[in-house]
Amino acid sequence: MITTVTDDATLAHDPEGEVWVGVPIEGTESPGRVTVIREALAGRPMMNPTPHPTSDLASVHDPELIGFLETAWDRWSESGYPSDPGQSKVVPYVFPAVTGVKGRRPQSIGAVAGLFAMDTMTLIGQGSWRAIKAAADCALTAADRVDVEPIYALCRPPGHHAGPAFYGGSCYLNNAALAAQRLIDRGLGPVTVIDVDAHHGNGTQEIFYRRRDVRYASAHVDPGRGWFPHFVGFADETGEGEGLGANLNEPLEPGSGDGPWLDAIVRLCQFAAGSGSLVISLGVDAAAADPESPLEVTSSGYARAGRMVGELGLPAVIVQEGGYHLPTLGGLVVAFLQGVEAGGGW
Ligand code: SP5
Ligand code: ZN
Repeated sequence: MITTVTDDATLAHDPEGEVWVGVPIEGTESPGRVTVIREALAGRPMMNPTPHPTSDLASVHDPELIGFLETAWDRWSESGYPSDPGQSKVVPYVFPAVTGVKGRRPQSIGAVAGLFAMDTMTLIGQGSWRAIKAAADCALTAADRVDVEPIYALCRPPGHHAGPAFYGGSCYLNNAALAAQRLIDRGLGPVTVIDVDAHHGNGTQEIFYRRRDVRYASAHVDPGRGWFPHFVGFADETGEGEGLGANLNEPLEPGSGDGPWLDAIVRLCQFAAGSGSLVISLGVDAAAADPESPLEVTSSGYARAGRMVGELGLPAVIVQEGGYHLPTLGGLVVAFLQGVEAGGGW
């Protein structure tokens, strides 16, 4: 049976909403996600992560991003913004759209945030860093330990939109990329990251785009049809330089349902042939009831996708990404994990 790596500290991040098109809205990436997933996993083996040195995070991230995330809320708080103008979360208000300004360090934390943030939806509060670090520890611990049988890292906040030096899409550090790099360091390469989250993992793609030891393969709602992350995730993005041919995007039409989604998952699994190990970015927000995507995948679709992954028979670190419909979230995760177990005979 697949073991879960989980930590209470992942509940400490509470964005209490997001700023979307300038408007504070409720938001869907809440601590309750961890609670309902754990409830659904009851009776299964669970363990806490081992704390890793912060320097381990620099295996895939710019130390400037790590330092920013670690200190941003304290700086925000010291700047007085929680009382004037009354914003308790770190939210950028300017975004340097021109490359080459990275060397400049603005005074105001609201401007510094714009150096690293790709959107206004990804808020940083008092407990955020503790959860961000704990999520990374879950992914690293899972990658340290994985052997023949797959292992599941219940990461929160999610990670696949976070790049080498940027955060966004409710993601801060790229848990899946940290796991993939750790598998490479353990000699378990080449690694294929199979991303089944409803959204394209632009951060993971960016981190490995010029490498061939870590392949990236994703099925997601077509960003060209108006869906996040909008600017990345198209089929003609196939990698660069050494990484040419090591990136596969399978954009799907809104409303496509199980058939086309599972056909795409078959191609992602074929793309993983010859790998030494896998990282699965397990977003379950492609499901029909999910508020953040229109893909209309069923729970049995997730079970069948899991089975295909299990049939690959490779060491696999399964990393939690999105999935926002609390009443069905836990069942979807378990459906996928049971599928993996059935496919691999674990
Ligand atoms: C990890 C992950 O799944 N991130 C997804 C981020 C996508 N967020 C896009 C949010 C767009 C605004 N949603 C507002 C919904 C209002 N009904
Ligand atoms: Zn998603």
